[in-house]
Amino acid sequence: MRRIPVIDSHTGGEPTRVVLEGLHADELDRWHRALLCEPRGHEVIVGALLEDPDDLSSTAKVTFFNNAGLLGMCGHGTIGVIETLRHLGRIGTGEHRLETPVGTVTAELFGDGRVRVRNVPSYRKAAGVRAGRFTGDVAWGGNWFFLVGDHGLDLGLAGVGELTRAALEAREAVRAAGFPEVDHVELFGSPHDPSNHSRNFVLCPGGEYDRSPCGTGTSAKLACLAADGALAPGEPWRQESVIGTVFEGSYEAGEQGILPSITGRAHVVAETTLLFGDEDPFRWGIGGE
Ligand code: PYC
Repeated sequence: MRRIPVIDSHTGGEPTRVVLEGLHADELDRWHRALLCEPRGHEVIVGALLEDPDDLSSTAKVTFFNNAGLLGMCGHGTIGVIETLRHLGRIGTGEHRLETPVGTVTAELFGDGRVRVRNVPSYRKAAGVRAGRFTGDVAWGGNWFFLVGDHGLDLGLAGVGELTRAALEAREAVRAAGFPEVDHVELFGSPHDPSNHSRNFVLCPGGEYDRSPCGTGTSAKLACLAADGALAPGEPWRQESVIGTVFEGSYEAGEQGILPSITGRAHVVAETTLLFGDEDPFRWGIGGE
């Protein structure tokens, strides 16, 4: 029987499962579906494995993963990790460094529970890419995104089935157009709340959609806005998700693209120990191994 302690949280509605101990990052290929998917969870959860940092000035090394495999960075997940460490009494307010596979990020925990993530440098790789019936930008925000505004769909919760189908089509098309690295698609539109700047629907690599406005996706969006001269350094950008939750973003100019900051808040919802019995036919999750 393997026992793995986890803490679950959500950030703007998007779940994060922090794996506290009992596993190494090189085991995630085999374990990612067991830890996240049915019958111990569901396909939407993003995992965050904590390990000792390489640099002792960092708080932890974090490897993010989902139902499809490993992720580069994860904005909502970073906010979930910081809230989880605060919940455990391991950190207080102030700045904390987290080592991710794509670079070290800084997260500042405020007294009111909000967390500002200073993400990895982000940039637009290609503008106005024509991909099937879609035109959009390819950008890096810690993961690779295809950002599309001309989809003609309403970005409402009632339409997530159609939005998912359109985003999957856009992903196939942009890969075929010469960008095989793209694994996330962001469809943009007008916000439902006029105090925000934009609403998005974000398709994740495993075919699920992000309930939060997506921290890495918002970083990619900021990189495109900066490249178009549509948002100045320091200017606020309020990004609304398909369920109406909001991340506040802004950026500083960097040497390699922009340096984005994303602010949001997470809430811890469960503390538990997952059990993986040798005789359990779904030890590796449904559809795992
Ligand atoms: O917040 O960066 C993010 C994210 C990526 C995938 C799901 N959420």
